[in-house]
Amino acid sequence: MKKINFLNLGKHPITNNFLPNAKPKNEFFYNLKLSYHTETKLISLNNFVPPKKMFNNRYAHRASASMTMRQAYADLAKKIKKKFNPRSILEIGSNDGVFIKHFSDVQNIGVEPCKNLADLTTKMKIKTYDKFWTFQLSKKINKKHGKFDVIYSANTISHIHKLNETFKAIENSLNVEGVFILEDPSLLKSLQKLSYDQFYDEHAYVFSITALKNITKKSGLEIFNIEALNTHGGSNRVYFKKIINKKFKISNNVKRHLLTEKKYGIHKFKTYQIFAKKVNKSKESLIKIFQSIKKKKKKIIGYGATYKSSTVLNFCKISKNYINYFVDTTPTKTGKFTPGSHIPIKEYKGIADDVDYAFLGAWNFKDEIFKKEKKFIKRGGKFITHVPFPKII
Ligand code: JHZ
Repeated sequence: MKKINFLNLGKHPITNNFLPNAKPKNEFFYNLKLSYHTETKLISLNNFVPPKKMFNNRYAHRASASMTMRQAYADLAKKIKKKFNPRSILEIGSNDGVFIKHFSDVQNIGVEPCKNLADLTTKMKIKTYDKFWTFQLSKKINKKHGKFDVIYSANTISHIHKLNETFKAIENSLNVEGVFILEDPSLLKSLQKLSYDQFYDEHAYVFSITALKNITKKSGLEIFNIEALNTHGGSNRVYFKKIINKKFKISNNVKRHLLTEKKYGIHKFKTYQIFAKKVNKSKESLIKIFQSIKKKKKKIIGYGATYKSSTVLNFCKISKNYINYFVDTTPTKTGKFTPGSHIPIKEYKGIADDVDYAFLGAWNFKDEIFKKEKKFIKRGGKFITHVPFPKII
């Protein structure tokens, strides 16, 4: 299989490496390049960062940090119970338990390689394996707990490098009539929204349905339903069943999604060459916006020190030259500095009165943030966003 590089986003740090000071020694950088796989049409990073550098005992992201996601996971838990009535559920990448905690009435198991997070869910009395998801682990879990009616994984499968093994292990841990539900950012939406910030060290892949179908061909699993979601800037919730299970019919929307992607040209290399050109233009115009605001001597902060924003800041070389500080609600990020760009992150206590502009690092939560920041907007405060194109709103 051939891999062709189509976009070079330059040198990038580990997005989870929130720094204790602004002048770190030996900060790790790698080259962030994107590739197109000629056979499977999979879009991936060109070089992967070693997993232990990213997923460790200092993992900062908390899935429950936004009201939008807390609600989304509670709603999904209800829906899964109604639709599949599982007696057992396994979550790959259980983070702080925001989803799996809703299944305390059945056998609920978490897999979470970041020990600080696994400790959190263990304290919540959820059996959690602080390990990477592998075939070996699936065998171990099967032996101890049996196979599962539902396996769920949000924003995690795209982080695991060995996809063949990942799906083989899922197939191995699923009951014959079981369902595997995967949720990850949609490649189509990322291309349409020009959200190149979906690419960073952890996101080894951004999946299209086309590629998912191709890479799971030999896994014994097949897609039988898809839901398009607004979460994380546009995601797909993809339902898999075992090929041998004829209980679930394959929904027409699977074909529809594949057709929509084909019409967009998701399978064509040319599509990514065009994307790359647009990304470089987006960079230029975002820098112009920052420059023109700074010329007027206005104060800019960042809102939401997301992992995504690390790609924007480091690609566009935006640092303290433009952004005084970030505000964020996550205690594990505040008091630290953004990786690579070294901007201080302050605890969120509302937007200070002297702030004129806020760069939306968490653009995917724009609605939630705009509702919260009515006072800032009312007094003339503006947001800067780069999605779907750089602008002031
Ligand atoms: P959010 C992380 O990426 C990493 P990030 C990971 N790789 C992934 O795939 C996604 O999550 C799912 C803050 N915030 O969710 C909280 C406010 O301060 O977009 C968070 O730090 N105020 C696993 O980091 C950040 O923004 C607010 O009102 O790109 C949001 O991070 C809101 C709504 C959020 O994921």
